[in-house]
Amino acid sequence: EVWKAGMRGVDKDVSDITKSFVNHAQTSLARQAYNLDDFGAYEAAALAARDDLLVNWNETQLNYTRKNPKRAYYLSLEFLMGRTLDNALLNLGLKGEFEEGVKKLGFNMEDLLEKERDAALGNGGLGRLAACYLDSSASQEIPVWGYGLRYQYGIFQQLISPEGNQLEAPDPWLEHQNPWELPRLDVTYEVRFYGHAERSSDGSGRANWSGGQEVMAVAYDVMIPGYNTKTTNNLRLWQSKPKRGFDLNSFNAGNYEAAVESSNSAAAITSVLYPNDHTSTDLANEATVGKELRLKQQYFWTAASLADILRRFKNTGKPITDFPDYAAIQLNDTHPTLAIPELMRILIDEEELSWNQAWQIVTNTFFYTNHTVLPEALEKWAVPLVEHVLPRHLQIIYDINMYFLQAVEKKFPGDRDRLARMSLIEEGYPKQVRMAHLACIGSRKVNGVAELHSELVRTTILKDFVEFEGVSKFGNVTNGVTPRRWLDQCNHELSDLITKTLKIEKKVWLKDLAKLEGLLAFTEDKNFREQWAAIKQRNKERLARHVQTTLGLTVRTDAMFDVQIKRLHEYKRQTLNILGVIHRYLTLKSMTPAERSKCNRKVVFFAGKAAPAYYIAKLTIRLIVNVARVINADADTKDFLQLYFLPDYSVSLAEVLIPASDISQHISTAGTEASGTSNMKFCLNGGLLLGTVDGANIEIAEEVGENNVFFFGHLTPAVEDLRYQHAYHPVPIEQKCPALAKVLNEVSAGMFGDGGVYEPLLNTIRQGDYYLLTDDFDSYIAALAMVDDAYLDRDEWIKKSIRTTAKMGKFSSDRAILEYAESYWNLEQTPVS
Ligand code: 26Q
Repeated sequence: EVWKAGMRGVDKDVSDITKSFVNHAQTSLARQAYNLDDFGAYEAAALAARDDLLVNWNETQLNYTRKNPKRAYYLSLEFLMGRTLDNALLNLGLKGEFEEGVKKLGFNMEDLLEKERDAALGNGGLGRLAACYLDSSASQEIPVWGYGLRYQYGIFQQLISPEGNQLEAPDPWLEHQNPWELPRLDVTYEVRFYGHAERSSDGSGRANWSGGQEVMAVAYDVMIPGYNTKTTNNLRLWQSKPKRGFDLNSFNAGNYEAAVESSNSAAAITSVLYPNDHTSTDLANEATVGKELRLKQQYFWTAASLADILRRFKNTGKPITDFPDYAAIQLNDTHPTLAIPELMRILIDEEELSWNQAWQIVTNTFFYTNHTVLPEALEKWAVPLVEHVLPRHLQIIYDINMYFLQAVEKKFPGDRDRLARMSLIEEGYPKQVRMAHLACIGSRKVNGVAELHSELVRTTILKDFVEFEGVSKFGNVTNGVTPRRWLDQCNHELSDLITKTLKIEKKVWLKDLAKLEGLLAFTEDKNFREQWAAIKQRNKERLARHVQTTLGLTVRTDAMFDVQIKRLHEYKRQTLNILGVIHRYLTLKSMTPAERSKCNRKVVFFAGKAAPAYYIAKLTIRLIVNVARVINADADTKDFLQLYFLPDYSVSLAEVLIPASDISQHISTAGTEASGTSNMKFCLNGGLLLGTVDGANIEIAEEVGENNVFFFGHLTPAVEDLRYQHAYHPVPIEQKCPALAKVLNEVSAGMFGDGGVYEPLLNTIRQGDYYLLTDDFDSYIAALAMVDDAYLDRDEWIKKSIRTTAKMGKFSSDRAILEYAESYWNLEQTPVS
């Protein structure tokens, strides 16, 4: 009880909570506590929890202001937070008290939690990683602030049409009041777009940027509580608003539409999250306005964030040259790269530093995390667009490039190809700014997100930069996930069993996840194994109930649950999975009932969204949905194989799916998935992994042991050769992979409805096969067979499951964030004193 009193401003018992709940119902919500529905009760509970967060948040910020430690700023266009109430209560140590309190008032906590909408301000892995890192920063008492955008609409809601097509609907998540944020209507900055940049003639290198559009950025602060600590960090999200309400001249002339036009264009900047991941090729095809708005989002957010960071620094009274000693800025992918020329602009044009002084500060402040090596996904911006929207920044980018290329020329005289490869500007019509090059040369350190990926960064996309700057600038920080949300919250029973078994307090091992290794001693304990298996079974039943209530479908729970949940993308190869399912179906169909009865029963789950303009990804969804329709209705096979596409994948849905999985699939073409993070979540929850030798799968296998994972497929070094063979020595698919050819032919022939519909998808495999399905299909089917065999020995399977969880300590985001803090940012833990 002492630690609880210590971590909250005020200690609370159940009666304090019910009082606060009733009080909020009456005064904040203007409703009667006895007359609340579940949603109202959720709101009242959230407001009660918020009061405690606020006390801690204030103390934390005051403590930082007093001690003035170096801080890190995590700039991310995406924070995929999911729900907050359960996490806030867990971290505050008030879960039990709240459960009891709402029960006394006639409510069920689980039902209330379900009423909260996800904050879905992200696409997938990159956005969820940012959310895990905030949780770990606060939990480890590291002074980190997040900076992002307060989108009015998060990632679109996914609907599935009767034909099986993905439809997109808006996600107006702010429809109801959001108890987790504090509007800071007094914290505002002006951000300029367009206008003219006039270089001064005094030789100082300075310029005057004026005119154009000015937009206001308004701060909204989201409280980020740490687990079992008072530390409550901040996530600052910017919302755009017009500088002036509307244009009075037009208004007075009676032209009301023109009067509000510019204010509408200001509000548009933070209206919607871009739903594309890994698809800048899609962006290149987008209408110019679409691209321009994304560029404006990026600049709006980086300019407001930098102004805020600089203002905080200046309040300390330190000289500007000390800035890198007090601020480290982590760039989450290239999306915030404009912060580099923006800081140069401020230091040169406003602080009147020399170019060299400014560049010194910049290159000691920024750190860049790369999340992809797919060439088509590297961010580039058309020079004419940048010139139009940000004329001064284009000048600065050209100046950076000039000094940079001079230095390269000096080190590698006469190597013109190298200069062209390394230039910040890619030649072409139009010319384009290569954001990864700019992020790299403007940063102190560059890192990838898993060992293999970081090595690929060093040897492929940034090879020239390693040769120029030296390898020590290019590191690795393997991703991690927060065990609070991804074990304790989503799988409470397993967490309790672990606590009971290890005889270590939960508040200790949840922050020191290597302690899980103690579970190894219990793999031979039959009673423990039975409890472990029983929890997995109840998690499957929970998922089945969820599917029953949300979709009205009956899932059998006496089967292996096989799950692939992630954004739809050709490189992630959901297509390989669904073709494998069809292969299994054809095999089952060809069997006698007696043969079939010996087979492993299996339920296959898919979930994931496709970028709205990604035609092939959408066609893959359509195929999955229609295969499911046929398979689930087939009386011969339906006891042995069921298939579900669960619509509208989200953080909350993941929290139900992951604990229920026996096996999950992470089957990207080798060398394409930078890390993956759901692989870590599944394994942490005792699900086994079926995957390729890619991303963090490799490090998971290193930890849990190769005999506890199922690997298949070609390795990264083979990929280039195989693609070359596809291009220059193609072998007909019937010859190369007859099993796959048969599956494709059945689809074409209409086994799952109009076969013609799927031809564009099937042709990506028949011709070119860039992601190597024809090369990996046979070994994939063999790996699936090994999974079936292993599952038939249930006792051995459970042992594998326990060993897997036991060895997942490395993949806590606490470990990852401490690596950033120690090796990159040079930050110290700063507990609230
Ligand atoms: C870029 C330009 C314009 C519009 C959108 C974008 C954009 C948005 C989101 C590009 C990429 C993303 C998201 C990328 C992402 O989620 N990458 C994943 O990051 C994870 C965390 O490091 C890794 O585990 C995954 O392997 C990686 O795919």
